[in-house]
Amino acid sequence: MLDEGGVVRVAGAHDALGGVLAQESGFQAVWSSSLEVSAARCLPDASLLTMTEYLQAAANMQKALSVPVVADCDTGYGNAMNVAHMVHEYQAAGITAVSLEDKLFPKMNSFAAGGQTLLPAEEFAHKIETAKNSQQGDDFFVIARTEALISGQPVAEALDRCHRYADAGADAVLIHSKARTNSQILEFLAQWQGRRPVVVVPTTYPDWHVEDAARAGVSVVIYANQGLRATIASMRSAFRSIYQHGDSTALEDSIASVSDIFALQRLADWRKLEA
Ligand code: SPV
Ligand code: MG
Repeated sequence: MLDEGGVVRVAGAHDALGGVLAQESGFQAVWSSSLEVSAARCLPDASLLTMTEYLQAAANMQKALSVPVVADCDTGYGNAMNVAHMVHEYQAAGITAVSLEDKLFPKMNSFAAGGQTLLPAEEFAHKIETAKNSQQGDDFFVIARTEALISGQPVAEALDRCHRYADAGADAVLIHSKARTNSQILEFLAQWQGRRPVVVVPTTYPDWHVEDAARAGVSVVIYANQGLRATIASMRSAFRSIYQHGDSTALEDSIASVSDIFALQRLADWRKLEA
């Protein structure tokens, strides 16, 4: 997809249903978000779930999709040996793209206060090298994500880290920021010189139009959690409405129909198989 040129748009999800809705809207890939997968269990995004649980979520999405899942694998669930095991397990489950981030295990979500300590760059570069050495065949994509800006380091540190990760074999770099504008990211892009495709996650600077990001040198944009946030707002208002009104009439025109659910379940296809 990256070779075809143009920007690749990715939407976050935590289950197959969210993934299918993203694909249906045109997204070229689905981000199996650690924030979403843990939030779906009402647990913090703090390395509480195990690799197996995150893999199951990603694999359930991939089974329902024709576009690739990009699995958010946090820190790789431990040291470099854990990363090797992770790559074997994810590939065996049909996942073709993973993202690893350069924080200490256990990690804390990037937007939470504290817990944003970085792993030394050479140790993370070793994890990336291990991931690439552990893959079977060519069809596997490793994104190296730096949390340098998240942890309060300057753009120069993010650049230095991403160069090391590219040297270690990363297929792309992800530069994450929790700033309210894209200025740090623009500064990064101006100096990166296209060594590897750049992935961004514009959660806190939502006004960055995809075409402007592409013009600035971004190859992949991940809308990591908007689906989950929409779900929370919409479900909360639906439940409140039903409870307050005592019936669900007021909602009927705005919620999906049961036949819509059947279509998403591909019930007709399953009926054909049975016949
Ligand atoms: C996720 O969606 O889990 C991410 C992006 O990794 S963030 O929540 O910003 O860390
Ligand atoms: Mg995450």
